[in-house]
Amino acid sequence: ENKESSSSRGALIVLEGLDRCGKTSQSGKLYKYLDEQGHSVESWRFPDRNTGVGQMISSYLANKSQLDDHAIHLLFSANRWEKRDYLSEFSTWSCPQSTGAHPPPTSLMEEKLKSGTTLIVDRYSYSGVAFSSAKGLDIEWCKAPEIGLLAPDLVVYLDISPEKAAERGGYGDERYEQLEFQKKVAGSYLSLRDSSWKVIDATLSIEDVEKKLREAVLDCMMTCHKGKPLSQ
Ligand code: DGP
Ligand code: NA
Ligand code: NA
Repeated sequence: ENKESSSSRGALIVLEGLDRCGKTSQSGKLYKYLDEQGHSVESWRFPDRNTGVGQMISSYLANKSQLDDHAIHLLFSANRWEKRDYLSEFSTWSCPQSTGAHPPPTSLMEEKLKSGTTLIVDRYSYSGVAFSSAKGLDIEWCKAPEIGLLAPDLVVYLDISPEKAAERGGYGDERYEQLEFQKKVAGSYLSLRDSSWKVIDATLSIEDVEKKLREAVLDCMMTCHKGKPLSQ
C-alpha cells in the first residue's frame, strides 16, 4: 500500500558536522533539488539568528558578548524550543507594553511537518551536545534540555577531519572556528553517533556528496509519507 494519504507528513532531516564540512551548501543544493521535484520543503538552520534568543547567540559567537558555558548552552537549546511547537494559549496572551518586541515565530516545526512539509535542518541538538561537551560540560547535563524536542527522522553526518576542514578556505572569525576546539567537537560527535546516522564522507566531490545525500533523504521521506509517526 504505497498510496500517500492526506495525513502523510514531511520528514525531519538533520545535517550535522564540523564547521566547514560543507553542510550549509549541501543543504542548499538538497533544498533546490527537492523543491524542483515538486516536494513541499523548507530549509532551516540552527542557531536561528533572527529571534531575540538567536541575536544573543549571534553576539556570543561573534565574541561581542561573554556568557557562562552553561548559559549559552541553554540559549542554543531555547532557540530550538522556540521553533518547535504551536504557541500555547498562555504565551499568546496579549501584553500591551510589549508591542515592538520580537514577534513570536509564526511557522513552527511540528506544524510544518504535520502539514506535509519536509524540513532540511542545518544543525540541531547534536551540535548542542557536541559543541558544549567539547568545552568539558557533562554530556548528560548537555542532553537534558534537548529532551522533548522533535526527533529527527534522519541524521546525516558530513564526515571530515578537523585538519581537512581547516584547510577549506580558512575559518571565519567566530568563536568556535579553531582547529584545537574542532578536534574536541569531532571527538564528541563520534561518541554521539549511532547506527541510525547516515555518515557521508564529506571529502568526496560535491556532486558525490550531493548524490548520496539525495538518496538517503528520498528514502527517508518515503518512510515518513507511509505513516511513520513523528516522535520526540
Ligand atoms: P553555524 O551558523 O552553523 O555556523 O553555527 C554557528 C556556530 O555555533 C558553529 O560553530 C556551531 C555552533 N553551534 C551550533 N549549534 C550549537 C549549539 O546548540 N550549542 C553550541 N554550544 N554550539 C552550537
Ligand atoms: Na560556522
Ligand atoms: Na555552517
